[in-house]
Amino acid sequence: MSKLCIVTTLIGLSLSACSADPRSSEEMTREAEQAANLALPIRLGAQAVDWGGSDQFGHFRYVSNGPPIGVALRVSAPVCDADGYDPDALRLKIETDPTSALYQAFTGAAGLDFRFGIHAVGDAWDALRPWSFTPFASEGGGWSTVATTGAGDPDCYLIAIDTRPWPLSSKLDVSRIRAGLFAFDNGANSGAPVITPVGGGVSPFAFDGDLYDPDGFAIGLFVD
Ligand SMILES: [Ca+2]
Ligand SMILES: [Ca+2]
Ligand SMILES: [Ca+2]
Repeated sequence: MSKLCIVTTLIGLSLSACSADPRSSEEMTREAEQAANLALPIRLGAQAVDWGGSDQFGHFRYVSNGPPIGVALRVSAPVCDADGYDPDALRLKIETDPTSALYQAFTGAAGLDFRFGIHAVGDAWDALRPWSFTPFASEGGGWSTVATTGAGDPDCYLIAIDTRPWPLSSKLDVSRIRAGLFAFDNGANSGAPVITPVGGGVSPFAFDGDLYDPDGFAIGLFVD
């Protein structure tokens, strides 16, 4: 089945001719945006902790599976430790569903590419700071820049999944998607990166070098 057929099936429209593509680029863009409005067959969550990983466990917060913000960015609730102040570490959880009817919509056949994002929050002004995004899955994934605040230790983080039309003819094996975190503090005081297991699951907590008050985290997307 062609890419056009799958997109139109997923958004609930009927299309009789699948081999020819009479649509304008505007129509194709609109259909890609409609596909981006579908629930995602991937679940990305994060949890914060304090006291060297021994106390103040926060709740896992997940990237919203609802309507995206703007065209295609879905964002979690704030990921904070139990007192919402200076967490020592974060960990990620990822779940994928390769059998989902939406799997093909997310992995190339119907044109959805994706990347992970992270944003650090310490005070109201940090809402204006740019997000840190990984490269897109179609680009092979990789690490984002470090998400940090304007000053001091971040209190909470937001995580996100951003989507766009898939630019390649090849597909992606969504069951092998992994997510990572890498903590940094005072420049060189970084810890070891942590990555979720192949097939999904929870990563270890990502700490900086002294297990105390990191200045920020990079998020990773790994697809091979
Ligand atoms: Ca705390
Ligand atoms: Ca530290
Ligand atoms: Ca710090």
